[in-house]
Amino acid sequence: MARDVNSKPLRAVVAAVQLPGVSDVELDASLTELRQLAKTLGFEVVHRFTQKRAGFDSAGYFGTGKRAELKAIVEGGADIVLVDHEISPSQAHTLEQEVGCEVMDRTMVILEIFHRHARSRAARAQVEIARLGYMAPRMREAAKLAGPKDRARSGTGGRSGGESHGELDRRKIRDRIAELQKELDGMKLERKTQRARRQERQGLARVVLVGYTNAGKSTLMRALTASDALVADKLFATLDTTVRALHPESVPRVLVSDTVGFIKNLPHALVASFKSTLDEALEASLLAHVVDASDPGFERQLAVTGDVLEEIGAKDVPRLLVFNKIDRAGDAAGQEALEASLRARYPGCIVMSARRAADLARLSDTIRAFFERDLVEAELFLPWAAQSLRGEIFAKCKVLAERADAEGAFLRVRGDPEALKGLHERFGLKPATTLK
Ligand SMILES: Nc1nc2c(ncn2[C@@H]2O[C@H](COP(=O)(O)OP(=O)(O)O)[C@@H](O)[C@H]2O)c(=O)[nH]1
Ligand SMILES: [Mg+2]
Repeated sequence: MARDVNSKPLRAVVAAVQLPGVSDVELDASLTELRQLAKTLGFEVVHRFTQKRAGFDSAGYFGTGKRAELKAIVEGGADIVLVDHEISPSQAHTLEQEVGCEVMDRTMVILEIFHRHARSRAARAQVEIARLGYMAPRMREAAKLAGPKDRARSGTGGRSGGESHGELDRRKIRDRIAELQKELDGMKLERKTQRARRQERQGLARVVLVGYTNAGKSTLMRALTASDALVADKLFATLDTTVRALHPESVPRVLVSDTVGFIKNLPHALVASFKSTLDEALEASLLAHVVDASDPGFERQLAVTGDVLEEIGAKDVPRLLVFNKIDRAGDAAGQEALEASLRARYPGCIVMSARRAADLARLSDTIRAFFERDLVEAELFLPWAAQSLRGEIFAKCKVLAERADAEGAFLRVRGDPEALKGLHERFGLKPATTLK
């Protein structure tokens, strides 16, 4: 799936069997989510394909006639089929053969997204464990498909006890999972170091967007930062590629980052790795929790997000609740009523639409105000010998006034108390005065 960013996006078909107990609304919600996940991977979704069936076809997921229909669609212009269920390797194999292009199931799509978003060592290990767990039974089946040929080959090889390729690979997978698990257990001890690192980053203004897939996180991220340029800051080079500065730039600079969205239909085996990809939420100074207000199930999603954030230890990170997509919540009167009720129930929340410029400006102002709320003024003395520190001071504080004498410069600044304290401590810059 590694692709040149400059190449044309792969054209994808999202496809599902609609089982008897599944309503049209449920099917629609799940396929909308799959479509969104596909976009996250950079696919262009060109077609939606469904079949009502009493069960999955054991040979090829869709029935024979439907597979032929899908083949015609693929020939008409698609590169990959995304199936909205977890299917077996033999089903995937049959589909690929008959339809004539690559097939990915829902679990694999999600694993690929997590893989791309896992940045911390713990998150990478956790995602790798899930990926191997997904592969292990598939290798067993692949070995079965390969059958006697595989066994015959292994008989002449140097392997002990006539192990087949499949068995050997499975053992390797088990060993690797055990190794990763041990690594993970070891990392629990590093929590303290993480906490220290978090403290070091305090004073750096970071907004992290969290919430369900399709709530509008990436849209808001783009609107708030109004730029495709990544923040090329050394401090953040090790973090993700989706960190950008709030635009127009503020002082102190506010950085905005996006996270993997919560997924409604998340296979149970992937829960732990999903949580691990969220660990950057712990480094946020402010969590912007984005909710799709037009989704009838938003209250449940709100509760689930809250629980998970608490579980990963982000309970105490200040939170801004953003109800987005209000423009989709019925007619004008309906929208007004919903907005009023949300404001009453969730004090301090923002109700908005990413489609309205005025709403976007209000969100941006609210974020800026959050970071300015606790700023204090101070005067820093910068000796002439230490002028190389000017850049850092200007990056972290707003310089209100400057005067100089024979020894150096006095800078009257406004900034985050933690950042100012850090400047004092690290460079021995004495605050001449700390004003309120
Ligand atoms: N009508 C409407 N659509 C929106 C709004 N915000 C985002 N969208 C659309 O919702 C879809 C999902 O948005 P996206 O930002 O990718 O969601 P994410 O999964 O949370 O990152 C996209 O098609 C957006 O254009 C909004 O306020 N109103
Ligand atoms: Mg997104």
